[in-house]
Amino acid sequence: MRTQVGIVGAGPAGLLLGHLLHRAGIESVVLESRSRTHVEERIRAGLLEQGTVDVLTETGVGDRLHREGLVHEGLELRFDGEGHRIPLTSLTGRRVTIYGQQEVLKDLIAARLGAGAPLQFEVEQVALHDLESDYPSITYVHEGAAQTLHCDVIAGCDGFHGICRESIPAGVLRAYERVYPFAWLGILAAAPPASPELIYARHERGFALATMRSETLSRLYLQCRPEEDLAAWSDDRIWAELHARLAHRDLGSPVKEGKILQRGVTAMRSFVVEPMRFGRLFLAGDAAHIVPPTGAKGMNLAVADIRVLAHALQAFYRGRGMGLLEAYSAKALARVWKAQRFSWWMTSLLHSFDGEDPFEHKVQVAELDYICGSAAGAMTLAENYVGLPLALG
Ligand code: FAS
Ligand code: PHB
Repeated sequence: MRTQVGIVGAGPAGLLLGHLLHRAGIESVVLESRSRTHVEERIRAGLLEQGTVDVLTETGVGDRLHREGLVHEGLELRFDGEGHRIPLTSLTGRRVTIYGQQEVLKDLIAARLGAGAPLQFEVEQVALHDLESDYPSITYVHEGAAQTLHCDVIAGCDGFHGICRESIPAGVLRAYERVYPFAWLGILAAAPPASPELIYARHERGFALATMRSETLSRLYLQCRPEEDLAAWSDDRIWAELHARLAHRDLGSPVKEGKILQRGVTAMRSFVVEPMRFGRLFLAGDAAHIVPPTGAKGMNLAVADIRVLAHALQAFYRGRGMGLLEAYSAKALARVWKAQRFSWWMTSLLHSFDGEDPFEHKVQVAELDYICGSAAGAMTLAENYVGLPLALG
């Protein structure tokens, strides 16, 4: 088979790239190793930056997002038993929207299949070839048949555990990593949200986050040990810990209990590879970088990479040469590192570290106090949280 852009991975990065290229009249094939059901049911990110909402709206896949998404104009930081609202929209003029990542994927998959554009699930044995030539290819097995896809460009959108980054020869990439000494235990519960807006709580027992998926579905996270055994966490223990960490000194706990529908432990790491390109292979999203979810940047960073890559590919196919493709990695990484810094900062500010010395603890609380008591301090959190402006050109 032949196409212009071979896309490995049908997560937010791969599906959005296929969608943007299709709208620009550029052919692509999206190859996904898991089933459509698995991709559409995997619970992951939940918070969309304004830029993410805008690109989905402007490209015709935002209708359900606008019907079902929950628009937020602020968030609350809670520490020492008190709540402090950060007025995101009055500070920045931008909003954030709660709309599950799996819902975004359902909308993108429906659009792609509706357009009759190639999207193959359950592919196996994916391998990349001739990346340094002008004629790269992807071999794989689909429905038992061996296939070869010849393309001009390959987009590595196969996430942290994919094969694209690993297809780059040793010695080419430089990796930067920080593994945090804790993880998040996350639950999805059939219960109303604890609060109309998100609550990020710093507590001596550990971090907790109250977020949501709808008016009847709440999503809650609590800091736990990296190798936490889920079996050691009964429903009662989870709820008790969430009540303790999210409680307000006067109002008590806002957490509403309900049937726990999903639970899981997410590791926390910061990771970046440079460059995000090798020959005709371009890495995007989690294939190139991972952020701790504290700043709600993971999926939004993937979207930003794709907007830059799609713009560069459109220039290439309109005969304007490889210039923007050559510049892709540096431009994407400039934004990636700002999001890495913010995610590391939010994580360091809100989590308790074993063995943290009393001085560090006091400095952490003083920084939270400053953020909540200073317009400049609140602005530095707000403008990063809603998403920094993205320059495509
Ligand atoms: P993805 O990992 O989403 O997609 C990669 C796709 O490639 C997958 O569908 C995979 O099946 C496929 N693939 C892998 N290998 C392949 C191969 N060899 N061939 C073909 N296909 C292959 N971010 C937040 O902002 N907030 C959160 O709360 C949050 N929670 C998360 C919880 C978990 C458990 C995880 C793992 C991540 C979470 N993230 C969160 C981050 C997450 O949202 C990612 O940033 C986002 O999915 C990145 O999108 P992609 O780069 O498309 O990668
Ligand atoms: C979520 O709703 O899943 C979510 C929101 C904000 C975060 C992390 C996760 O920082």
